[in-house]
This record gives sequence, C-alpha cells and structure tokens, in this order.
Amino acid sequence: MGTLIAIFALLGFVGIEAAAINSTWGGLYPRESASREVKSLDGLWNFRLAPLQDPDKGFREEWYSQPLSLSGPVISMAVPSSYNDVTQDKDLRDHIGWAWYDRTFIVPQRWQADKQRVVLRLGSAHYNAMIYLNGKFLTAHEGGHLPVMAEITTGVVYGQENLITVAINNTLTPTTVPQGKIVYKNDPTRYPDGYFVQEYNFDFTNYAGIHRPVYIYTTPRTYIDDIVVTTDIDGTDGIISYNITYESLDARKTSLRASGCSIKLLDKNGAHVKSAMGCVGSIKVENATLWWPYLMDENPGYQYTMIVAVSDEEGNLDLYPQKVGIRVVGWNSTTLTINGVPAYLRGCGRHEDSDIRGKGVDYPLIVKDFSLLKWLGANSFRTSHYPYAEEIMDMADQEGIMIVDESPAVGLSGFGEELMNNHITVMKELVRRDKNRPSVIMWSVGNEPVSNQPAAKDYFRSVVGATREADSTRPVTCVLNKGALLEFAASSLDIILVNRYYSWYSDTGHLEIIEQQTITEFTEWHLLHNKPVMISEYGAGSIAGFHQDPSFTWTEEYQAELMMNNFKAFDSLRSKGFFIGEMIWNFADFATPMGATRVAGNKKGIFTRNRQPKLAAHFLRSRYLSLANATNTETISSCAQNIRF
Ligand code: GCB
Repeated sequence: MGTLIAIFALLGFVGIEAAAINSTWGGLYPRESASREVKSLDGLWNFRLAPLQDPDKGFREEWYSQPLSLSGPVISMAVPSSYNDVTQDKDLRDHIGWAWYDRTFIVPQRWQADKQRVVLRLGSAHYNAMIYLNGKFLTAHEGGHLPVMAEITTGVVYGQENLITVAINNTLTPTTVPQGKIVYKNDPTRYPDGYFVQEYNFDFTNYAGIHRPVYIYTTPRTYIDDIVVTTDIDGTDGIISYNITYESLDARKTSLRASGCSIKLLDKNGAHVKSAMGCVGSIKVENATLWWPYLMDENPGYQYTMIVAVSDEEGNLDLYPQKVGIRVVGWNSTTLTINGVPAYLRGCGRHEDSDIRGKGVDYPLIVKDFSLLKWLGANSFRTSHYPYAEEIMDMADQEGIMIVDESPAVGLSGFGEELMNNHITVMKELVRRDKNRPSVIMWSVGNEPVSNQPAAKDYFRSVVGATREADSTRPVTCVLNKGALLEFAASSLDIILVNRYYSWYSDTGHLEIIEQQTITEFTEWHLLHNKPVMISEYGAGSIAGFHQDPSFTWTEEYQAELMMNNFKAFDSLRSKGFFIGEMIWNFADFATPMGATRVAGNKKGIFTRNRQPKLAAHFLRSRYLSLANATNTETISSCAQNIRF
C-alpha cells in the first residue's frame, strides 16, 4: 500500500483529472493559411526538476503560479529536445518523476482586435503532461508521442507577456501505454531510505521532455475542426471523398449553412484542378496522378492540396491547406496492394533517436534519415515503437515512403480493462492524427505483447476492433514474437508481422540454421491464419569497426552474413506468394539504458548512431535496389539504376 501511495505521489496526481479535458487532441496540424497565423514557442525554456524524493514539491509550492526561476534555481532547456542528454548532469539524465518547464511569450494585440480564436499545441510532451497558463491549470495529457492541444483565446493577455508552464512526468505504470513499474528497494541494509528504480519491458531509453514543436496559432471564431479524406480509383480517375467538420466559439453560429464549406483542389504545382461545395462530398479527378511509393513509380509521393474553406454567417472564411495523396491500400489472405499492384515492403525498424537531442525533433536529422532511406532503396519503415513526429510523417508522405504506423504499446502484458481503455484511447488519437496520410498503409496496435497469455485474445479483439472502427481503409496489425502455436493476438489481425532473431538470440553463431528456421516459421504463421505475413525485425548487433574473418558475433561481417542468410529465406518465402515484406532491425544504433547486455546502446543499426554506414548497409542497399528492379516495371528499373552507388 505504501508503495502505491508513493507511485501516485511520483505521478503527482494532485486532484486534477487528466482525462476528459479535451476531445480534439491530434487534430489538424498547425499550418499557416490566409486565415491562420502560426507562432512558434520553440527555443530555450527555463527548466528544473522536482526532487526525486519529494515529487509533489512543485505542485505543493505552486511553481506554476509565477516564473519558475522564482521557485529555485533553473537552467536553460532546449525545446524541442529530450532533457536527458543535453547537460553533464547524471541526475538529469537518469531522472524519474516530474520535470518543470516555463517560458513567456507575447500574444499580438492584433489577434484580439481581429477577434481570432487562439490555440496552443505541443507536438508531444513525454509522458504525462500538466499545462498551466498564466498560473492557472489549462489542460493535461497522458501519453507521449501524440499532440496536446488547448484553446487559449480567453486565457491569454493580448499585447503583453504570458507565462506557460509545463510539468511532465516520465513515470510508467502497469496501466500506462507502454507499461512500466516503479520498484522500491526496501532493504535498508542495502539501499538508502526511499530508493526506487523504474523498470519497463523494452530496451530503448525512455527519453523525456518536450519532444516536438510548440505552437500557438489562430483561427477565425468559426473554424475548421477536422477534415477526413479517403481516396479511391476509378479507371484513370481519382475520387477524393471528404468530410469537413467545423465548430464555432459563438453559440449563435454553431449551425452554419450546409453550403458553408467549399474546396479548391490544386495540383502539386499549385495549379487549380477542380472546385467543390459542401462539407461532405467527393471530387472526381480526371486522369489523376496517383500517390505511389518510392521506386514503384517515377513520380513517387505525389500529393494534391485541398484548400478547404468554411465560412460563417457573416462570410468570414477559415482556410486550411490539406494535402491529399490519391491511393488505395488493399489486402487479402496473401497480398498487400497499393493501387491494385502487389507491394513488397523493403524497409527498416527505426527509432526517433540521436545524440544530445534524444527523441527531440531535429530537421537536419529528418533530411539525413530520408536521404539514407532512399540511398538504401527502402520503400517503407515502421514507426517502432510509438507514433513519430508529424514533421517526419510529412516527409514520408512527400517522398513516397510507406509507413506501418505503430502505437506506443510495446511489450504489454496483463491485459486488464484499464490498460485496454487507455490503449484504445491512444489508437483513436493516433488515427485522428494520421488518418489523412497517404504514407500510412497499416496501423500497428503494438509491438511484442506477451500474447501467449490467454487474456490477450479478448484484449486484442477489442483494441483491433476499435482501430478498425476508427479507420476501415487500412489493415491492422500487431507485431508479434511469441511462437505461432501458442499465441492469442494473431487471429484478430489483418496482416501478421513477426520479429525473429535466429542465430542471434537463439542458436547464436549458427548462421547456417537461419534459412531453414525462417522458412518453417513464416510458412507456419500463414498456414495457421491464412493471412499475409512479413518479418518486421531480424538482425544482429555489430560494433562499427569490429572486423573478423571468418565472421564472429558483434563484427560487421557477422551482421552482414546474418542478413544474407535471411535473404535466402525471404526469397524462398516470396516465391510461395504470402510473404509481403522484410524490415531489418535497426536502421541506426540507438540509446538504451545502462545494462550488461547492451554495449553503450543497441548496436543492431546498419548505420551508426551518427548515420554512417556499416558493412551491412551496403549489402542491404544492393538487395533493396535489385528487389526494386525485380518487382517493378521497365521504367521503374531505370530510375533505380540511376541511383549512385
Ligand atoms: C525486439 C524488440 C526491439 C529490440 C530488439 C533487440 O524484439 O522489438 O525493440 O530492440 O528486439 O535488439 O533486442
């Protein structure tokens, strides 16, 4: 009992219900338009930690009621960034519990004169966030990796300084997604009083901080709240179906005329294609240019822009530019198709991870990573093991990189009702955020649940069902790692993804068994469930610069050879007609907590953490480019050949 109270104290649930604050999280990304202005709050914020042994101190002393610097010593903290690795302070790197940020900002007087609605949006604050504006509680959000939004029209002071305070808590518990637990070491002969550690069932560092950009932005008082777009293909024509929802700050304007919405469709160069009226409807695009994955067409990632307009009774317009890629995802018991053409996924598992910034959004890194993906000839990646930044997803849409969009549900077990409800909430927020993205071709409800527990059956039926209800246009998967014969999640899925580390975690060193075991395993999954299957993780750790011939574990040669043996199995499985893809683990080396089994991080990257290729990257590139050639048409093969080695 004492432990439970201590965990709640650590989470700092100080009488404020985090849930039920807002229903529009994950809505439209803040974009400028003729009616919307966006102001960034990124930069250096003030920062301090709550003491480890007194997590509630900041709430008790109301640190949010005045500038944080008046509560005690503060340091400068970069936003967006994880806070863990930016200083020399070990206590900051390893902190568990509340961390406090604040800064001031000016809201232009003109926004008030123009009667604008003002919204605050954080791309993500990991894990649990409490937000205060000018000393008053504004909103709260549980879960990192997804946006936090609140309307602040009446909460701000115009033309003067406003104070925003964000308290975030990285503590994971048995009902958070992902789960974790705080373990108290109660033996006074071995540990100091109150000593505790955070445990969790995944290997990457649980980086914390305001990880993604923070914006305030305006809309008119009657505004576009959401846009849902689905697309279809009819011969050479594309069909864009849309549903625009709007809201108004002024009660008397809540019911707009049905003709209050209009759409202007522009092509990639901004030329007008078509116009349409009405908040719900469809547009037929004659001879449409379709959205295709990279190396599946000479013009991948093609997107139109819908300029959506909603007018109020007085004729004031809200405008929002919504990109649209016209494409259809299809699937049956053996195949995944894009625009009716079978697609084979050549990709990587990844992490949002780099030195100094941890999981903080970093534009140079985004450009570099997509450059490397294209250099590799990859056409896809999985957002292992949580939703990635919208700035990354924008690039995937634009470059034609297919995404398996994964929730933060990594390593779940127990499968109780509270966990399930939280998981379903996360899936709904994820679908709400990413539903219009052409790059997203599959939802993954999680990675490696302990799905040999019988309770997993009903649990996954519910979570997958809720995801399908939120979006029926994409297949739903969950990444599995239990044996096919004693497993309870697969029956609920549309496509089966499995992680397997033959000759690394089992039969270590025996590269010769990979082909046989992989073929046996994946054939079994297909025969049992009659669904398409793919390998979502395989690989070996290698320390860049370690070489040995004949190959030896941890050398670059072993990693490359392990891959080559897997390729033999994949080719044989492909010829059987149900194997739809392969993703190496991992794109790049990444940070893990300290431990006896990870050598200063997880070294399964085919690139180092600072994105330089290991031997394996060259072999993978050669395979992916030849797969692109083999699976595509003449014209496409010439675009693959144009790529410089
Ligand atoms: C897995 C996990 C991944 C780990 C990887 C490994 O199965 O899905 O998160 O990093 O194994 O390297 O052990």
